[in-house]
Amino acid sequence: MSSATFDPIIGREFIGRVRELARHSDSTTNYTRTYLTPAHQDASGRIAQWMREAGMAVRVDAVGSVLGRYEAAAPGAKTLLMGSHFDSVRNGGAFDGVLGILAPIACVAELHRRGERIAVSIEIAAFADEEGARFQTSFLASRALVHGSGAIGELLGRRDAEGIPLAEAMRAAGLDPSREFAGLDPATLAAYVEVHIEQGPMLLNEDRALGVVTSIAAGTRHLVKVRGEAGHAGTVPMPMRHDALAAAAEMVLAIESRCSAGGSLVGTVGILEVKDGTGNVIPGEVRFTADIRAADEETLRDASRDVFARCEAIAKRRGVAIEVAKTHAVRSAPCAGWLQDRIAASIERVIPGAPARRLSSGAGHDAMILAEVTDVGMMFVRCGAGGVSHNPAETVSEDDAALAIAALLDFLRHFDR
Ligand code: HGY
Ligand code: MN
Ligand code: MN
Repeated sequence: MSSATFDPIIGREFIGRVRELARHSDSTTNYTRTYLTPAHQDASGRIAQWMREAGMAVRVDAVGSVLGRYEAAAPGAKTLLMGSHFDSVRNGGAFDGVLGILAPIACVAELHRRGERIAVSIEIAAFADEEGARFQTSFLASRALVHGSGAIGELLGRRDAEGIPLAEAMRAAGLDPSREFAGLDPATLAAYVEVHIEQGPMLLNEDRALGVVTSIAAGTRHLVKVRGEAGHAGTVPMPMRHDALAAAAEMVLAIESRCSAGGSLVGTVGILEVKDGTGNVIPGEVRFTADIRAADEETLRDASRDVFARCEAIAKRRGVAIEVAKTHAVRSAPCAGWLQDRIAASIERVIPGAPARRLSSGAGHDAMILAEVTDVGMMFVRCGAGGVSHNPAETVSEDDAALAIAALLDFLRHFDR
């Protein structure tokens, strides 16, 4: 990387901001920042301040996303929307989402410092809820920005682990859940570009700092409820049991085996809860989540069909009832060829010597929602620590952060659409 052009000071400053933002956490022992908590609201205020310091006009939208705007050189220009999310998973990594907010802010700050304006207006969206970890509301914020209040109405009744409805949490955060608003006008957009950590080991294994995303995998998430019969752990003979947890455990393994068919197909049970779980009681009711993804819709559809057919068969054999509810679905999203080429060209100008690596994304991103109305592009940044993410070990180096900012700044300066 000796011929790469980047400013290490920018990288150090950037990592400092990521670490500072990560201190706004719901937990005192790890980094967890879920939608509309006090830590989330503090982080929102800090991001808004950095946007203002970068010369941006800032507003907060109806669901709490923070949007900064930096006008084009000439009036009437289209808007290049960039951004990512500032909520996190539980005990997550500090770079997931945040990198895609702070990197464009660093670019605009540099343009502002030099008094530079580019051919398009720049808008940076810090999406308030993408992971959906608190209310199971994946992509809530980008869906709201793109499609308006109609896209989130049916989510308002969802409750968090304390039983607080989303609408109440919004009111407590100073938002109005009854407010009706339209989605953005796609005609005003030139494109959407998101910078994100790769959340995998490809760039790391090939010793590359940056990469270009070609497409983003489709995904569904279901909530499965299993109802058996609670009973005394000491008196009910094994053959007479309708143990909801044993049934769920067999279903979890069925999901794992069906989704191990190869290719891009993956299946994960991330949450499994036993209702009124007690050591000496046969579980009567269990619920678990099933997250299934694949690069293409057909593989995903076939796998989902098979998985839930197997769960039904297990339930029948064990004499338990099963309810399957889809809580989230997102179509696979292609990244526009022209944006891939421009991002690749910027990477190759900043890191000369080899064609930029193009790769698909198994992780979901707000870009999938923006892809429903405009062309999208994504730039990946090398994920350290073996490529791990959704894990506190997640990390990005100062130099890779500096390279990402340099490449994004080059992309902006060459963006004339
Ligand atoms: O689940 C995902 O792929 C993303 O982290 N929301
Ligand atoms: Mn994530
Ligand atoms: Mn993310």
